[in-house]
Amino acid sequence: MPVFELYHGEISTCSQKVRITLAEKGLAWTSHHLDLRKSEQHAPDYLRLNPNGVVPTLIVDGVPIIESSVIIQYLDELVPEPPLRPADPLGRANMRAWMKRLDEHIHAATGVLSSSIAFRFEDGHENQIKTMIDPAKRARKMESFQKGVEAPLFRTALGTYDRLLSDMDSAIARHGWLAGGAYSLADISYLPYAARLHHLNLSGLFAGRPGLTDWYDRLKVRQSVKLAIDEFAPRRSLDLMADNGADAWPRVEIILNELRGAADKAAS
Ligand SMILES: N[C@@H](CCC(=O)N[C@@H](CS)C(=O)NCC(=O)O)C(=O)O
Repeated sequence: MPVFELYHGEISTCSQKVRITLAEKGLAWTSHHLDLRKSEQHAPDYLRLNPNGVVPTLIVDGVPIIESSVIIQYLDELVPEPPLRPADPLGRANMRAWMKRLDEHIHAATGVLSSSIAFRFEDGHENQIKTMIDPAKRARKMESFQKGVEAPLFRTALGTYDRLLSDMDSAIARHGWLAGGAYSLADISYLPYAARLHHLNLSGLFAGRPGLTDWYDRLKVRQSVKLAIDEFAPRRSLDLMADNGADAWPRVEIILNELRGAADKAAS
């Protein structure tokens, strides 16, 4: 078996995906924890491993692999047991479509929700933007930090999430898991994002979505999830998200109802 080293962040959702997969496969790894609040992911030595200046990066026998979705698919191919992808090609296509949606839309929306509700209240948050590599991400952060839940981007991100959660609820009600009848990398990919909603006290988004709620309850008790999410999450980050999330929820609920009202009107 190769030697694995992981550069990761304690509450980074993409790092959580990789840590869950490593735990599901029973793989040992050496930890290089980067403090994202101190912009350690933008240091020149790290940029040589991951030119995007983000976590995670998995080092396999000295060779870096970047992009969390690529990393978890690599791990599943390298260590086939237990399988974390559907056996049939159609199921695998479905799994990859879920993962693509996460990479293209949901990950950015999560950043907007988290920064607008909680991270704008963290000490030194402005410093994190200065060295950020991706200009689009830098602009999103700036708007979230300045305007919080009143940012136009926040409204869009909340709508993106509301549609996602409806789709997840329907898919799970149909097959039990996101990509079909078995637990897969699609479930592993979305679990950290669902956990983030709970950490931000946005559990109200799960209301009236029994399939989604049941899926989350089944997943959060897995040993891999406890190891990968719960054991790495520092109290100060959990408190920052929970306290500011509780304060924000009444306003978030109003925006959500406005968005749902507008969607109903457009559909009628
Ligand atoms: N598409 C990348 C996204 C990585 C990413 O955005 N990582 C975040 C943490 S979840 C990060 O490092 N943010 C700090 C920064 O952008 O400076 C992946 O899936 O690996």
